[in-house]
Amino acid sequence: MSIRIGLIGAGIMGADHARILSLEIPGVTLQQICDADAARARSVAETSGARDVGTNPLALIADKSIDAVLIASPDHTHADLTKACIAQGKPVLCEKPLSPDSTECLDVIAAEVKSGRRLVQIGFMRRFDPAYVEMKQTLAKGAIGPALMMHNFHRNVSAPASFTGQMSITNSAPHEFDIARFMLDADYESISVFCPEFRDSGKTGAPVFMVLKTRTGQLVNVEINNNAAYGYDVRGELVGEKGSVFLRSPINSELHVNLQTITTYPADWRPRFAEAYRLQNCAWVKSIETGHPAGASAWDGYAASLVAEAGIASLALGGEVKISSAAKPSLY
Ligand code: ISE
Repeated sequence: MSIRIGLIGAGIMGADHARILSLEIPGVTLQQICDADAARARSVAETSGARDVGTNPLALIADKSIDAVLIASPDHTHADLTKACIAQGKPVLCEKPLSPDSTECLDVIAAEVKSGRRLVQIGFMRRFDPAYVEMKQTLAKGAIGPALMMHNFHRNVSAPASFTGQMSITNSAPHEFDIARFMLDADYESISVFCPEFRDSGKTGAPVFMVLKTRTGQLVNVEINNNAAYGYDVRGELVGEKGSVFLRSPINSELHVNLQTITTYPADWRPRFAEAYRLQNCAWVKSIETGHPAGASAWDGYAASLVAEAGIASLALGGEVKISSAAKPSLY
């Protein structure tokens, strides 16, 4: 039996999810694409072969012909739409962040706990990226000894006009907050945010440099540079007591000309993480079939938002900001 999926949001990620679901995942029917902009919904439905289009996300969630929902609408809509899915008992894959506001994340968690089962997966797709998976396996095998530090670099070509300096922390950095927490299997104790001198004040999304401490004593640093100009570039290195693991980005070919070797960078995250998105969405569909949750939970979404919030406080006030978490419900 095919799982009928409703997709909310037909922007960059919505369109990519529609492509992945329609072309790369067996056992699903793309039932409806919903977007506030009807023309955009129609255009994504045409290219992905979705059966229907709509402009009302709550109607999509309540629609009996839809079994599960993928949310790829703007960040501030995620928590309410996820709660609406829980109220209908429908599995939901919600793009990150679950919410930029940790209190809203706790509301989602309370609703899911009340429902008595895990329905929510958060789109922290890096957990499925083959390079990060190998890094985690290498650590687990003991090849680099106990982990000491994790270095992270996250660079986009240019920030969208709608981006703010805060969004470098609430929209981009949650990927690193989540993957380092997942890698080290440790929660954070504190965060300090620093900003380099940024001369081009006409640009949105100023660069930030963050240092985080985990509760088990490791250090994590994260550079977010959303105006790196040269390409989309994510790097990571996990340093242990006996060695280190460095991520390699997928590169299919090298050009050798004029006494040079040339490799190219993607223009954004979609090519770099294409396999991660495919594997994530596959795991989500499988989890609906089996009833066994996969990937990041609503609790993981909360953990990332909590750090982002502390990061915003550090950006505003300067200095180290401590992170304290609510108690983790047994559902997670
Ligand atoms: C964007 O929202 C994403 O999720 C991308 O994966 C990330 O690289 C980018 O920085 C974010 O703005």
